[in-house]
Parts: sequence; structure tokens; C-alpha cells
Amino acid sequence: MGEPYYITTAISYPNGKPHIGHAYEAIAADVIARFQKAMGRDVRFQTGTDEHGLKMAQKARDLGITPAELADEMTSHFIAMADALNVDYDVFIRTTEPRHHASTQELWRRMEANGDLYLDRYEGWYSVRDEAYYDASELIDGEGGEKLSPQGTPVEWTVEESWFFRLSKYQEPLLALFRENAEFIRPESRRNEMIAFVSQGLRDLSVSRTSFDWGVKVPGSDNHVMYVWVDALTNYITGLGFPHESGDYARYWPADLHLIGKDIVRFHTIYWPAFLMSAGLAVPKQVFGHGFLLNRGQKESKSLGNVTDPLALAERFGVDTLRYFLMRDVVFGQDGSYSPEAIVTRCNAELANSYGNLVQRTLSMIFKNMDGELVKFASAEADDKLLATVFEACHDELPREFAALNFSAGIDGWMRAVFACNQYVDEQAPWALRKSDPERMRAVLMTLFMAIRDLTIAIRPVVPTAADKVLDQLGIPGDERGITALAKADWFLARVATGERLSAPTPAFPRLELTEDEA
Ligand code: ME8
Repeated sequence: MGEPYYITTAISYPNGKPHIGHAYEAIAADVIARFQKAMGRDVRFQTGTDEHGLKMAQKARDLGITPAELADEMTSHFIAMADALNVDYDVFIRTTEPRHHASTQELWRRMEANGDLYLDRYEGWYSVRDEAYYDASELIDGEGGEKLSPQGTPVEWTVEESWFFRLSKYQEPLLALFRENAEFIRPESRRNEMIAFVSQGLRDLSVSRTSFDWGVKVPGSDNHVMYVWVDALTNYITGLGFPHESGDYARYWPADLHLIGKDIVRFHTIYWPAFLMSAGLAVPKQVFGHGFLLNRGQKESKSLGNVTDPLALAERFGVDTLRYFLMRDVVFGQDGSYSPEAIVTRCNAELANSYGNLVQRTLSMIFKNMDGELVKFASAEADDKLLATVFEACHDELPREFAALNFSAGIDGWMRAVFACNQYVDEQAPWALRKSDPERMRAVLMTLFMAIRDLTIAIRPVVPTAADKVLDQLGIPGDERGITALAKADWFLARVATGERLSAPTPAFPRLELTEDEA
């Protein structure tokens, strides 16, 4: 078994159906998980839903149902979304599960035993939508002069008895963590924001509520439920069996990566490590705050009427196409925009016309001109050069960029290798060699066969279904589809030796056409 690699997404609020932002995060995490598996790592991938808190309680009240009913219904949509988008998680956690209550209460007891929790009164500006208190100095003025949180959500003045966590005590330890581990918060812009925020000084954090009861009960203080973020963040260790510190927890904690959106970086890089330090547990290795996805440059909202159902998008353009577009078009860490034109233009140019066409015409020629037979060949200089270029892109460049979460750069390197193959086809013109020099034609087609295998394995984490379809057509065994298999010597001779012929190929990526109302 390889080295462990533990990746998590944020757990989503199931107070409505999943939106494109949820789909984006789930897809990115799945690409990372599949990539790390392809690199030989023993991957654990967790996602789930954040079912407690005032936001859930209020939404359920508005709908005239219980919060549990709301959570059950909406969580089923999140699970369906993951399945539909080919998001291959290992654990889907729901914070209403009894094991999660037990785990969170144990974390609480440890923080209390360390002297970090005390009872006091809380007065402050609370945003239900963000489930967060804000300092008066952080508030902004709304259009009608009303107070808004820095995220632009309404805030209310709230007074209640509350447990407090001694966050102020962790200012120095957090700054030391950020200083000593430059990779702890990424991208760099988020890291700078958090350093600036902590440097200003940290106030103790209100971590319980008495005004409602939809949450995890505070041990020994039955009229309090924990602040939803205490319980939400703890999901990452509950899923590993905490408080049992053997087994999965021992193997996978600390997490290699918490993948989250830019709006919740503060919770993950300040509160969460402080809770963990307080409880005497290890902090995660990295938190990455990805950007927001905008619809033609605008935030989606019900009032603008531009909310897109990610499943409708996947159905319309194809799951692999949507996955490719999101990882290729958006610079990871920055905001991105999508539209039908952008998806169609990008995917037709790169997946259908460049990669798809390369595969289709090569396999058709092998099928028609060589009866689908694979043969040993003596390579010419141009063949070796092409294979070296492709190998460099697939074995070195793309994995190096993906490991650093630079997906669009990694795919860019891959695309250049696809272009090199297409240029090679045009220069070698295998169709013209059929009569004049059949041996050379075979060498050219076999070179392309080898190149396509490498290209397909490299891009497989992004477009798993289409890649497997191509690798099936090539006759590459299921256990030889990892990036680690690229460097395997003599794989081609072993493939030739099977004597298995290629069938007539079917296209991996058909061309997409925009409909009139999409244009
Ligand atoms: O924040 N584009 O849940 P959530 C990209 N329950 N990502 C987006 C986005 C957009 N337009 N909108 C939201 C929560 N996200 C908490 C998390 S974790 C212990 C608790 C991202 O359903 C958002 O940044 O509001 C977050 O990472 C995830 O979607 C879930 O958001």
C-alpha cells in the first residue's frame, strides 16, 4: 500500500439543492484524489453535509418541516450530485450522525480539560447566513443604510449566555504555524490575508448557543448547543474514527489537504488549528481556498434568476467535458466564469478536435490499414522525439503541476503534447505511406498508439470515463492505468504479445453544438 493521502472538501449546508460552486469543489477534490491514486498514494477522500446550525433550523421552519427532514431530503441531492459527477469519495459524512456527536463532544472535553473554555455572556453582531459573529469594525453599510457582514449578509445584534473558546491564547502559535509552514495556507493571497488578520490580535470566540437546540449538546451544559462551526470542522476527524486514535485516524491524520472555498478560509486556518492545538491533536498539512465560480461573470442568485443546476449542465455537456472545462479554464485559486459558449469553445477545440480527433484517426488507421494488429517496429528519430516529448508532458510536467494544484498549467503542458502528436501525424502522413512504405506507416501508427496511451493515462484523473473508454479500446489492463505505469519498461511489447487486435474505434468526445438560446 502506498503512502496515505487524506483529502476533504468542505461539508455543504443542505439547506437547498447543490449549486455549481458545490459541484466545482467536489470535482476539483475528485481530480486531486484520482491523481494522487494514479501516483500510487493510498487515498482517503471525504465529503459530506453540515446539517446543524441556525441556518438549517430557520430554513426548515420557513418550509414547515423539521430540520432533520430538511437535512434528509437535501443531503440526498448532494449524494446524487457526487454520484452523477463521478466523484468517487470514500466517506460521506453527515454531522447529524451519532458518531459525529460523540467525536465533537470528545474534542470539546479535551479543549475544556486544557482550560480553553469558559462561560460568559455574548453580545455582538451575528449573521445567520454566515453562522458567524462579526466585530462592529468589520461591518459594511448596505444600500438602505443597514449593517451587513463583510460577506454582504444581514447581521443582527444578539445577546446570549455562551461558552467561549480562548482563541486569543493561540495568536502566537498560529502565527508561528503560518511562518514555519509557508504551504499551510494556499494560495499566497489567502495566506497574506490570514497573517494580517491574526496579527491584529484575536478575540475569544463564542462557541455555544442557547437560543435554539438544533446542534451538538455541550457536555455537562445541556441547555447549550455548540456553535455550528465547532461541530462542522470536527467532521474531518470524525470520519477517521476519532476519538479512537488507532486505525484510520492514525493512518490518515493529519489531513494532507482541506479543499474549501475562499469565504471559509478563516474558519479552517484559524479556528480549526486552534481547536486542534487546544485538544492536543495535530493540525492539517494544508488548506487551499479555491475561488468562486461565476455565471457569465455574475454571482448566481435566485433574484437574478441565473441559478444553474450542475446536474443539468453535466447532462447537457457531458460529465467529463464539464470536469475538463472547470479544471482547465479556471486558474485554481482564482475566481472563474462559465457559460455555454465557453464550455463548448474550449472543449471542442481541445477535447473533440485535438485529443479526440488524434485518437479517432489513429485508431481508425490501425483498424483499417493494419487489421487492428499491433506490431513491433524499428523507430526513426522523429518517433523517438515525439515519444520523449509526450513522456515528459505526461510523466513529469502534468504530475508536477497537478501535485502543486496548478491544474490549468498541467493541462496546458498536456495539450502541447497533443498538438505535437497532431503535427507529427500531418508531417508523417501515414495515409500516404500505406502504398509507398507500409513498414514506415506501421512505425508511425505504433508510435501514435504509444503516445495516445501516455496522454490518456495522464488526463484520466480529469476525464475518467472517457479515458477508460479509450484505454479499453487500446487494450490497456485496468491495473496499468496509473501515472506510475507510464515509466514501465516494455509495456508495449507486452501489449503486442497479447495478440489482441483493436476494433473499430468510437469517438471519445463528440463535437458539441450550441443551441440558439445558449449562444
Ligand atoms: O460553507 N463557487 O457550506 P456551503 C465556488 N457548511 N465555491 C463555492 C461557491 C461558488 N459560487 N459557493 C460556495 C459551508 N462555494 C459550510 C462549510 S466546512 C467544515 C463547513 C463553496 O454549502 C464554499 O466556499 O455554503 C464551501 O467551500 C463549499 O462550497 C460549501 O459551501
